[in-house]
This record gives sequence, structure tokens and C-alpha cells, in this order.
Amino acid sequence: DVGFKQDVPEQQNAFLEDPVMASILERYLPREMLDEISPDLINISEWANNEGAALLDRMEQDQPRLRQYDSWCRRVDELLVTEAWNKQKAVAAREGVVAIAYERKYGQHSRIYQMAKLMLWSHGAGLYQCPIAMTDGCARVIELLGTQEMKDKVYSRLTSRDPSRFFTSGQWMTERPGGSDVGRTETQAVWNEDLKSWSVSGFKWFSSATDADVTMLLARTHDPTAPGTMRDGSKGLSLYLARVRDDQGKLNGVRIHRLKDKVGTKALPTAELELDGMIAQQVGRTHRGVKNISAILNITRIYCGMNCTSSMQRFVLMVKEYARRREVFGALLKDQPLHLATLANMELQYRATAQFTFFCVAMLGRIEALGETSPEVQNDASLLRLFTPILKVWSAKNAFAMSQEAMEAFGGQGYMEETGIGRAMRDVLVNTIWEGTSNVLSLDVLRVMAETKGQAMQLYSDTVRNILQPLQGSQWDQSIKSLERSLVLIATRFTAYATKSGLAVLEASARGL
Ligand code: MFK
Ligand code: FAD
Repeated sequence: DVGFKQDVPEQQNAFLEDPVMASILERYLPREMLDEISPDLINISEWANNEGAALLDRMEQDQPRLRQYDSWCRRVDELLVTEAWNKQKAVAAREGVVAIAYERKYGQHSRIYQMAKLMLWSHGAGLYQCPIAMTDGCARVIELLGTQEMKDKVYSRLTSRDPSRFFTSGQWMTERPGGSDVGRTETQAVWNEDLKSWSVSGFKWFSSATDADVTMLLARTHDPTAPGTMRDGSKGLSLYLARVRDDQGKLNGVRIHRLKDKVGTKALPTAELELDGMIAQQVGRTHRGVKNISAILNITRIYCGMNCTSSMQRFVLMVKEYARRREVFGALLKDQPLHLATLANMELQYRATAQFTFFCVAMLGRIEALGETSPEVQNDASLLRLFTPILKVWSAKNAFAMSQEAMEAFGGQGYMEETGIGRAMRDVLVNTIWEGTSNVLSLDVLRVMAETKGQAMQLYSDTVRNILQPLQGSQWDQSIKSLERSLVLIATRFTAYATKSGLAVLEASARGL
């Protein structure tokens, strides 16, 4: 036991150690409210560093498995998840990570509180954020479009703080012919008069959180008056809500074909599912499935932004902590100018992303608290519609790039699984793909621009300056540059397309033709 031993970096309380989050919360929240919620934010960070960290390790070591047959060759499709995964569900309920947003105890500020807590909770919840994001989105759709029965039987459980009642939801859109292009959906829904329900059959190619209690799914609707008659494309799709399992745990017309062998997100049970007579209820108007599910997409895309911000927060805290302890060429890393410049750049990226994320969250909170049709939130509604895909694309690209920088900042140790950066890198990477790829979301931005005849873009650049108003001096300049790069990124993605095809095609594409 001889020779040099590196001083081990400590896991810090992300709320207490991060001045960025504190300043954002001070800016958005009334003082009294911040004082009231601060102990909760400190506690959840402590939990993440202790029990959460232990649960994460177990979730990674003991990954989900599928037991398809019992020993008598009967098909059982039993999804086996670790106790740690189930514990995360109980903690999510107890901590109210969904409930806070819907109880609206703090009115429009409730979303900010919820997202700040989620960001800190994420450090110990890992991939359990995924079912929570979809659960939140499902609650929002039911709040907006659900029947009273859905509100009583499902919404009340999605937003419950009682672990024994809490439900999570899936979001089943992607099929083998199309994930971006859901208009190619093969799954069909036929009205069953006896059951007074829809019977859904087809194949869902990606189902994350296959242990969910309920799911929202898209299917092509048979005309009940003329079975066999359906509309093509996305205009033939409706949105459905279904229990995944009944109270005894029996699957509702679902066969689990296979668990996905993924690059990352290993703790998350993502499966391929065959649906055969799944009993479901329609949500919202027939043939408005894509529009109706977009309320989920717009929530989960903000979650992606929050998740990326949270990863960046952890990377920044980790590299700064290591720089205070690691000595090279006669000085601590923190005193080596070039390393300091690297850390400063990471910090700026994080600050800009955090400001952008919470700006979107604040708008979401206002829209939800005041009501979508309230004249006071009309500007917020159009800005948020534009900002959400930009936030999603930009934060995902930035967070993955930062994971590489964070890995390098630990030198060879960064490449070791023990630091956790490799796992974080693999996990954060998925944000570029799920809930819409960069190109698809770039086209979504284009659609909004065309629909608003470019006014949305002007609103965007004006607003970017306001978002960063509290930053001073060089931080301000560099953060502005950093945010402007988000536009460049989006712009370069469709410039080639635009120059080639001309404005007429852009407009046609924006109208969905
Ligand atoms: C930590 C975070 C964890 C997050 C959990 C992740 C778990 C993983 C879950 C998944 O990945 S679920 C699958 C996610 N899939 C996608 O995100 C699909 C990506 N593709 C798109 O977003 C396409 O743009 C889209 C499917 C919407 C295109 O569909 P279509 O068939 O071309 O429909 P169209 O005609 O473009 O849009 C239909 C209507 O919806 C239009 O309204 P109108 O009919 O009134 O004109 C659109 O304006 C509207 N719409 C589309 N996107 C919208 C929207 N409205 C509001 N917000 C949006 N985002
Ligand atoms: P494609 O749509 O085939 O995309 C291939 C490429 O084409 C991409 O680069 C894309 O950007 C590009 N592209 C597509 N359309 C255009 C266009 N018009 N112009 C230019 N480029 C374009 N889905 C669910 O429904 N539920 C889930 O729970 C779920 N969980 C997932 C979990 C994980 C870990 C992963 C990786 C995916 C999950 N997905 C889920 C699926 C995910 O949403 C889709 O993979 C994603 O939307 C992309 O669809 P696709 O795979 O069909 O790719």
C-alpha cells in the first residue's frame, strides 16, 4: 500500500453547491416560496447522493429481464425489474415529482418547483425520469381531454403521492415502419360493442417503461359504422388510453416480444410489444390522435431539456470538484489556465442551457395555471411552441458534447466506469433520438416559423436577450453567443433543404402536405 493515492472527489449536494440553480430560482420565485421549498430541494439532493446513488448502482447491475415462458412452456411474458427500480417508483410518488405540477399549490410557479426538484432528483433517479416524464404527459392529456371517468380512475393516480395508488404511464407511438413518421402506423382500433370499448391490435416497436400501469397509444381507427373502413396517414389516427395490466398483473392483450439491447439507458425496460385485442378508451376526438398526443410530446421534450440540464449540472460540479483536488505540473488543475478555460466553457454552456430550460418551464407553468385560452398567455403559448423543439435539440447536442469534455477532464479515470461518466454519456445520448430526432424537430421549428410567417423567429431573438438579462459582462456576451449557436444549429440543418427546395416546398411541408 505504497505510493501516491489521489484524493477522492466528493459527491456534492447539487442544490447547495450550484449557484446557477439558486440564482434562477431566486429570479423566478417569490422569496417566501423559495424559503418554503428550499429544505425540500436540499433533502432531495441528499437523497440522490445517498439512497439514490445506491439504487442507481443496483439498477445498472441488475438490468431488466424478460421471462417469456414458465417451466410448463406456457407464455407468461413476465417482466423482471430490480427491487431498486420499484423503489424509485415509490420515492417518485412520495416526493410528489408529478403531483407538485398538478396540485398547483404555488400557481404558475408550481412547474418551476417541480422541474427544479426533478433536476435534483434525477441525480439519484437516473432512468426513472423516463416513466415520470411520460406519466406527467399522460396526466396533462387527461386533464385537457379526458373524460370524468379517466380523471377519477387514472389521472388521480398519475398525480397521487401515495405509493400504493401511484400509476405510471407509457407512450406508445413508434412502430416498425415509422417513429418520426407516425402516419405509417399499422396498429388498428376496432369498436367492441359488447365491451363498449376499443380493441387495439398491432405492433409497437419501442415501449420504454414496459412496467407502466397505463399507456397512451396511437392507433388507426375503424369507422364503427363501417368496420374495415379507415383513413390513411396520420389523419386516420386517434389517441387511446389503456391499462397495461389489470389489478392482478395480467397483461391487457399485450405480448412482450423482446427487450431491446440498447447502447445505454440499460436500467430502463424498453420492449417490443405485440398488441392483440388490447382494451382501450379513446381520448379526444377521432382522427386527431397526433394533435392530441402532442400535449405529451411537448411536456416530455421539456423533460429532455431538464434531463440534459441536470446532466450538465452534475458534470460541472464533478469537474470543478476534481480540479480542486488533482495536481498536475506543480499546480492544482483549477490553477492551470488552460484547464480553467475548459471548465469555464463548460460552465457557460450549462448556464445558458439552464436559463433556457427554466424560461420554457416558466412559460409552461403560466399556461397551465392560467389556462391555454387565456389572452394573458397567448404570447407564451406561441413562444413555447417554438422554443420546445429548439430546447430539445440544442440541449441534447450540448449535453452529449459536455459529457465528452467531462470525461476528458478526469483524464484516464474519466474513461473508467467507476466515475459514472461513461454511463452518463451513454444515457444522455438518447435525448438526441427519443421524443423526436434533431432533423424532425428542426422541421417542426420550420413549421412554426412558416405558420407564424417568421414573426416567431423575431420573438425568439428578442426573448433570448431577456432570458439572459441577469447575467453580467462577459458571461452575458458568451451566453448570448452560445444561445445564438442554437439557432445556427437548427438553421444549418434545414438550410440545405431550404435552398434546394425553395420556399414553396417549405410552406407545403409546414402545412403537412
Ligand atoms: C428525461 C426525458 C425522458 C423522456 C421520456 C422518453 C421516452 C421515450 C418516448 C418516445 O420516444 S415516444 C415517441 C416520440 N415520437 C416522436 O416524438 C415523434 C416524432 N415525430 C414528430 O414529432 C412528427 O413531427 C409528427 C409525428 C408530429 C408528424 O406527424 P404528421 O403525421 O406529419 O402530423 P402533422 O400533420 O405534421 O401534425 C398533425 C397535427 O399535430 C398538426 O395540427 P393540425 O392538424 O391542427 O394542423 C400539427 O400542427 C400538430 N402538431 C404536431 N406536432 C405538434 C403539434 N401541435 C403541437 N405541438 C407539437 N409538438
Ligand atoms: P427514423 O424516423 O427512421 O429516423 C431515421 C433518420 O431519419 C433520423 O436521422 C431522422 O432525423 C431522419 N429523418 C426522419 N424524418 C426526416 C425528415 N422528414 N427529414 C429529414 N430527416 C428525417 N418510441 C415510443 O413510441 N415509445 C417509447 O417508449 C420509446 N422509447 C424509446 C426508448 C429508446 C431508448 C429509444 C432509442 C427510442 C425510443 N422510442 C420510443 C422510439 C423513438 O421515439 C424513435 O426511435 C424516434 O422517434 C425516431 O424514429 P425511428 O426510429 O423510426 O427513426
